[in-house]
Amino acid sequence: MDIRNIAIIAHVDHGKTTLTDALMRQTGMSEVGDSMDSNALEQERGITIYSKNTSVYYSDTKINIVDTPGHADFGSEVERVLRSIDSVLLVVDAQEGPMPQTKFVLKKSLDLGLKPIVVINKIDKPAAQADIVQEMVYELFLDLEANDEQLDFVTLYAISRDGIAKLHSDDDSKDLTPLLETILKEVPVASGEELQKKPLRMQPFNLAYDNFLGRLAIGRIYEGTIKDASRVTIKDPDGKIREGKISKLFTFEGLTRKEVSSADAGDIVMIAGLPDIFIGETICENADQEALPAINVDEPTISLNLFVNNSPFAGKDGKFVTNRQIKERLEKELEVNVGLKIDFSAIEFYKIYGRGEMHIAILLENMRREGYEMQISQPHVIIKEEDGQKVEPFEEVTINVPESMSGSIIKRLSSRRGNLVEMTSENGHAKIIFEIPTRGLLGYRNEFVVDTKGEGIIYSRVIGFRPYAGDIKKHDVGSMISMATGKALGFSLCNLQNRGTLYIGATTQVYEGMVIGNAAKGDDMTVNPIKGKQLSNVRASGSDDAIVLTPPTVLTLEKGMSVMSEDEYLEITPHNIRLRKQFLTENDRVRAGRKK
Ligand SMILES: Nc1nc2c(ncn2[C@@H]2O[C@H](COP(=O)(O)OP(=O)(O)OP(=O)(O)O)[C@@H](O)[C@H]2O)c(=O)[nH]1
Ligand SMILES: [Mg+2]
Repeated sequence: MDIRNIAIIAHVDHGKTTLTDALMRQTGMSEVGDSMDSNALEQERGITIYSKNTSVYYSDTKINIVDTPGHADFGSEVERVLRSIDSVLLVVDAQEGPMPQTKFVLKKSLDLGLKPIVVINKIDKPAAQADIVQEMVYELFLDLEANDEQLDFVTLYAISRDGIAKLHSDDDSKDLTPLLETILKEVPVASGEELQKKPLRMQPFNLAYDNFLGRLAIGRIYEGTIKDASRVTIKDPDGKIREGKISKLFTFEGLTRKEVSSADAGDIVMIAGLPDIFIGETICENADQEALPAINVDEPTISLNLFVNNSPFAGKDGKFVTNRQIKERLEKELEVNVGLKIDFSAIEFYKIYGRGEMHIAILLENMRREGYEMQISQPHVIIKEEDGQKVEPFEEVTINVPESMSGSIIKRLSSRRGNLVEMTSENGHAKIIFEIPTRGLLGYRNEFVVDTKGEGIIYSRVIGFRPYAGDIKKHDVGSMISMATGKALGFSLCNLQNRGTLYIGATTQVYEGMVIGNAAKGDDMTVNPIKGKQLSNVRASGSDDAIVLTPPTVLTLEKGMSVMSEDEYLEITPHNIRLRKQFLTENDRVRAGRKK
């Protein structure tokens, strides 16, 4: 059977997973309601976090499909996947048109010599402008210096949600047949007798983990045949050689994996039995075979310290709270989380390195759901030395706001060492592109939402390490710190809410040193949130009994990570996210301040 290998790529939310799901459903590989976004966090957030494989059968052909995440924090996953497939479906929202991540993934694809198939999706939207978007996509291909063959791309128009694709916007189509036919016509055949005759060469582009089988590698067989229970040689990109034995072999089918005894050149498979296998290594038959070109794994850009929860409320709702339990969980994470690095060498904490706030937040969120308690320090950008020069990660930020707001946004980003790269205006909306140190962007998203009253869109992605940009002054709010332990009362919160934004509501249990809100004035302030109303014998009037509290800004993990200061910890438990000072008593804080 012929094999074709494709990936589905796009900006976040443009409909990749919806399209993949529809392809599986229409080829009979899955049921109505099944989705590739199978992970609980993915379903809750409505985004894809992990790239995933499936395959479908159409017209005597097996089509391996990799659904990729569109969020920029997971962009490096996409890059790895692109190395191992032969064409991409570039999905573009018919209303929004090409967005920053569209450009990024298209550029990567074109650079690798792939010829994309363009799918203009969501043509059912009332504000869809399929033909204009098609033009914009063509312009983008030109801008990115696509070659003549790539420029000759096929465009389809789709309503992925209804499982419809067509070659012309006015065609009458009821399903995805036109897309499947295009895939067969356009995507090079990956399999072939010649390739199959050669000795085995396979390369993993993704990792997975199974409690019984251990580390799993997902990769493409470029040449030869891989057999269950066979001995293999593994070559790392430096040419070092080791031996291993395949203990199980799977192919993908719809949402499930199917155990097989062998698989041939062109296919994408998952293998077990190689506990130390890594992305980009070559699995081959003999030591004298040439290794395949390495696959690059992007460097982490931010780090934070993670350690046991030692707050006064520690152990109240977690199942796993000890250092050892946390360490074991982190070690397990390293089996699959390719962009993540962890330094276990310090005794008091583990240093976690990731590709962005969201990348680390997803790990922490998964852990707390599994029953872990922990604390983290403020996330920091990774600053390195390159050729004797201090360098730090930079991001390209694309912002879309009503024109009236553009002035204040530009001012804000400039004060955070951002450089304006481009600004265009259309229909009263400004599109602003900045290049800014990641450091300047940490914590900015929250401010942005407030500044633009929720009317703006902000999107950023790492563009690499550049010379250190100098000091950045941030944090024009202080923290409101509880001086007491007990239950917060509406009476005192009612007074405090005039002095900043509260993170807690009435009846929340607080402890001394816990941060219960921010202080608008700018400096930290110590307050007593548990103080009740003085009871007196004389009742003045009934009116002052009515307490009206503004709903608090409840801290989520990501919000906590972005508002926390240097001298604070974020306490993470299955049911609570609390912000606290490292030093809980005012005395200790003063003493620590003096020492500095
Ligand atoms: N109107 C309309 N909505 C669609 C269509 N296709 C997808 N959507 C909606 O768009 C949203 C995002 O779809 P997803 O398939 O999750 O997008 P994605 O590209 O996989 O997103 P990420 O993986 O997070 O990057 C969902 O709410 C879909 O229901 C379509 O053809 N028309
Ligand atoms: Mg998705």
